[in-house]
Parts: sequence; C-alpha cells; structure tokens
Amino acid sequence: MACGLRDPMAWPKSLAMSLRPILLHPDPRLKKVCTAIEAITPEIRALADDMLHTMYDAPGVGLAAPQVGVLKRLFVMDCVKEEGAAPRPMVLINPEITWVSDDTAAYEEGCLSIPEQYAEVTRPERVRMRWTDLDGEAQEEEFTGLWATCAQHELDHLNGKLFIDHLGPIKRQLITRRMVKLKRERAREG
Ligand code: K2U
Ligand code: ZN
Repeated sequence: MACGLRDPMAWPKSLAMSLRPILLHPDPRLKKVCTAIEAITPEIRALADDMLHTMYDAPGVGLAAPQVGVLKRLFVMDCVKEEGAAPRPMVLINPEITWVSDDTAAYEEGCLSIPEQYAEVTRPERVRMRWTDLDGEAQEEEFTGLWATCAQHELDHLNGKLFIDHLGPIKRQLITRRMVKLKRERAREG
C-alpha cells in the first residue's frame, strides 16, 4: 500500500482493517511464550494488517501479536522517523535472533501495553534476525539503532517478556502498581 500508510485514515476504505484493543499489563497473556505460525493463512494476513493499523494509530514503532491477545510468533514494526520519508512497514513471522553485537546501547523504552511508563533498558546495539515474511519468503537482516531496540523489544513480547523485566524489582513493582491502579480506574470509568 503506497498510500499515506502512516496515516491509517488515508488507507483505502476497501482494505477491511480494524483497530484491535491492546492488552494492558498486568495480563497473564502478556507473560506467555507464543507458538510458532505453521501456515500463512488469510487470518494471519488480516492480523498483520490490523496490527500495522493499530500500531500506526497508537502511535508506535512496533507491536507484537500477544499485545492484541493473539499468542502467535508475529510482530510488526516501522521505525522510520524522518518526516516525509517513505514508511517501511515490516511483518516478521517466527522471528529469531541469529547474532548480537558485543556493543550495547541504552534506550528510554516505553510499551503500548504499559502506557506512559518509561525506563532505560540496555540491549545489544546491533542484531541480526531471521524470519519469514507474509509471502512465505525467508528473510535475514541486521538492525541497528531504534530498529534494533524495537526488534528486541518485540521479540521479548513473543517470549512473554516485557521491558520492565529488564529492570530491578523495585522499579518493576512501582510500574506494575501504577498499572494496576490505572486498570482499576479505567474499569470504573467503563
Ligand atoms: O511493543 C510495543 O509496545 C511497541 C513499542 C515498541 C518500542 C518500545 C521501546 C523502544 C522502541 C520501540 C512502542 O512503539 S512504544 C512507543 C514508542 C514510540 C517511539 C519510539 C519509542 C517508543
Ligand atoms: Zn511493548
């Protein structure tokens, strides 16, 4: 879709995409190890479309299937940040890390399942990943910068890990308590 992809409202209405609700931490489904995708079915394609739509709408630069309640090994990302640059929506099916750099980089991470909570996480600065794309083709690429941080953050989601699991217990519990309070308030608002 070459249209203004980053603006979901510009997408042709013929594309039956829908926004999917994003699960909020704490939720047991966000702690599960997701299962491999055996076949790229029309449902998987629709899921990938909906996840990209949901990610751009959030807005975010990545989104993993368990965050929309589907415990399958698939995430989407588009870390293109330059204004006016063409978006690069990516769909990674059954992704695996094949190499990480010794060098590390720290990044103030957030998460669409843990809104408005940020903390510094240190990860390998560069990673090589292997995955299957929506055409069933094997892909392999090295990611750096925000792409590397995001890809590792999303792969963590497929293994039931959140960015707060990289923090010390005090900070993790502080953020979790805030999220329990937020979910209770949202439940009351209805
Ligand atoms: O998985 C998610 O919750 C999506 C995150 C991915 C992400 C987290 C930390 C660092 C890089 C990517 C969302 O995109 S969080 C929102 C965001 C937006 C721009 C830059 C960083 C984070
Ligand atoms: Zn996240």
